[in-house]
Amino acid sequence: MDRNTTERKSAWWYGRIAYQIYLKSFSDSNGDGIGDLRGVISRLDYLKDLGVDILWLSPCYPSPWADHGYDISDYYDIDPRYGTLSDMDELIAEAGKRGMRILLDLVANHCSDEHAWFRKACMDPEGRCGRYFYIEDIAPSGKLPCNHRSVFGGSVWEPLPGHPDKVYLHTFHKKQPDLNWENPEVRENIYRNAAWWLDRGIAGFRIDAVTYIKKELPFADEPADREDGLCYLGRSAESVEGLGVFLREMRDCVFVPAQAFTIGEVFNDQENELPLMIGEDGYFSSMFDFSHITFGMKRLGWYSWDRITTEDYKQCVMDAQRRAGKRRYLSNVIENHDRPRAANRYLPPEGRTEAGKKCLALAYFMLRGIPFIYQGQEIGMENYPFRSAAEFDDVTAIDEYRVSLAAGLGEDQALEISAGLSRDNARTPVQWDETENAGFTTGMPWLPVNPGYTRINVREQEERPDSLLNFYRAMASLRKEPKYFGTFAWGDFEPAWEDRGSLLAYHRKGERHLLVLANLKPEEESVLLPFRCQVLLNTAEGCRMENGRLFLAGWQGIVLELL
Ligand code: TEU
Ligand code: CA
Repeated sequence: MDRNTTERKSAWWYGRIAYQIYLKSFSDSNGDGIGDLRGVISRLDYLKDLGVDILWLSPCYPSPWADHGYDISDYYDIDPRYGTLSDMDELIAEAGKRGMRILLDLVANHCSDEHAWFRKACMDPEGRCGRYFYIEDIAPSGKLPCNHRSVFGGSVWEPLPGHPDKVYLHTFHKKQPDLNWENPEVRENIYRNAAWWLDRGIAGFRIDAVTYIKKELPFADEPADREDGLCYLGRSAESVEGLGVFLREMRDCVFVPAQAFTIGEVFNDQENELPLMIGEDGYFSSMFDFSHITFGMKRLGWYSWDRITTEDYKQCVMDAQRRAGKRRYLSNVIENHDRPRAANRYLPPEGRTEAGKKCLALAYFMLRGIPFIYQGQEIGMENYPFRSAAEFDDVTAIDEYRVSLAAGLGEDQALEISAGLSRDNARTPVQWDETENAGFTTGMPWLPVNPGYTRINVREQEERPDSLLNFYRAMASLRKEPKYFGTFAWGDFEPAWEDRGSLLAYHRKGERHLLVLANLKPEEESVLLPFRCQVLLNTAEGCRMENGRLFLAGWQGIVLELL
C-alpha cells in the first residue's frame, strides 16, 4: 500500500454511514406543513439510534422554491420557512454532541432568477453581474444560440426579462439561470461561500449537478433527437474538456484547507474520469454510484426507458464496484430525492414486501463505500398512488407526462409512466406514526402524505423487533462492530457466484473474511460453502445448511464470517 492510500485511509469518513434529509418533507416543528431545521433537531436521537454518522441536508437556503431549494436566492442564509442561522448552528452542535456531522448541498451550477446577481444582470446585461451568466443575443432571424433541451424540458434559452433581443441559459428550470464559471469572479464567490459554511462547522458538501458547470463553447446546434427539434444537452456536458480545471481549483482552494468531505453528483462518469474524480488525488472524497439509477434511460423520455430487473441491478453494482477498485471510494444509494422509492424501482411486485426490502437493503449496504440512506427508505416507504396527473408537483413528472402524451400514449399509460418515475414519490412526508398526517405535521402538509402511512410508519417498526427499521439498525451496528469495522470500511470487494442471475453475492476481505449473499428473487437458491462459517446477520430466521451447502429462501439475505 503506498503512502497516499494510507493517508487517505485515516480520513474520518471512511466506513461511515450517511443519511439524506430532504428538509421540506422530513419533520415539521411548527405546524406550517413544511419540514424544518427544528424538526431535524427533534429527530437527532432517532438518527443516532439508526446508526447514522453523516447527515446530508438538501438545500436549506432562501429560495423561491421553483425547484424546492435547488434555486438559491441567497447563499448566506437559511430560508425562513426552514428556520434561522442560529437553528443551523444548533443543529451542527447537537449533531456534533451525538457524533454526527452535517453536509450541506452546494448548488453552484445555477442560482435563482431572484438572486440579486440575476436581478442586476437583467438591469444591465453588459455590466458586472451580466457577466455572471450566459447571456446571448438572439439572431435577427430569431434563431437561438443552440438547440439544447433543458433537463426539465423545453429550450435551455429563455428571453432575458426586459431585453427581448437577449436570452439567458438555464440547464434546468427557467428560474435557475446557469452561472458562468468561466468568470473568475463567479468562482471566487462560490468558493468564498463554501468556505463560509465550512467555517460554521459543517463537515462538507454534496455538490449538485457538478458535471454541468463547464459548457462546450461556443454554443452550437446539434442534430435534433426528438420532434421538438431540440437535442439532449448531456452529450456536450459529457464530452466537454476542462471541467477538471474548475474542480481542481475548488478542491485546492476550499476543500483541502478545510479537510472537507465532498461528494460529487456525477452522472456521466466516464471510466477514464473515475481516477480523476475520486482517485487518490481526486476532486472529491467520494461520488455516488448512479450506475443502476441511470440504467435503462433512453433519450426519448421516460416512456422509452427500460425497466430494471434485480439481475440488471446486480450487474450494475458489480461493475461499478469493480471499476472503483481498491483505491476509490464510492457512495452507495438506492434512493434519493430525485428518484422513485427503491422498493418500486428495484423490486418486482411480488418482492415488494418487508423481506424483499431487507434483502435489497443488505445487498447494497455492505458494499465497499459509504452507504447513504434516504429518509423513509429505512421503513420501506413506497411510491405514492397517483390517480391523476393533476396531483404531480414535480416539474419533471409534469413535463414527462406531456412528452408521453405527445408521443401518442394514452392518458392512463402516460399517467402510469410519469407516476412511476415522478420525483414526488420520494418527497412525500416521512411517515413517523399512524396519527393524522403521519405525525409529520400538525398542519396541512405541503405535499400529501402517502395513504400507506397507517401500514408503514416509524412508530410501528420501532416496536416490532423484526421490522425493516430494526434491520437497518442491525446492519449499521454490524458495520460498526470494532471487529468488523475495518473490513467493511476498507476491505476488498470480490464478486461471488456472479453468473447466478439474481443472487447478489460478494466477499469483503480485510482483517476478516466476510461473505454477503442476497437472494433477490422468490425462488430458493443454494451455494456450496466448504468453509467453517458464522452467521452475522440474517434477513430471515435461521437458514438451512446441509453437507456444506447453504440454502437461501426467496428474498433471503445473509452476512457470514468465514472462519
Ligand atoms: O439533479 C441533477 C440531475 O441531473 C437531475 O437532472 C436528475 O437527473 C433529475 O432530477 C432526474 O429527474 C440535481 C438535484 O438532485 C435535483 O433535485 C435538482 O433539480 C437539479 O440538480 C437542479 O439543481
Ligand atoms: Ca415548519
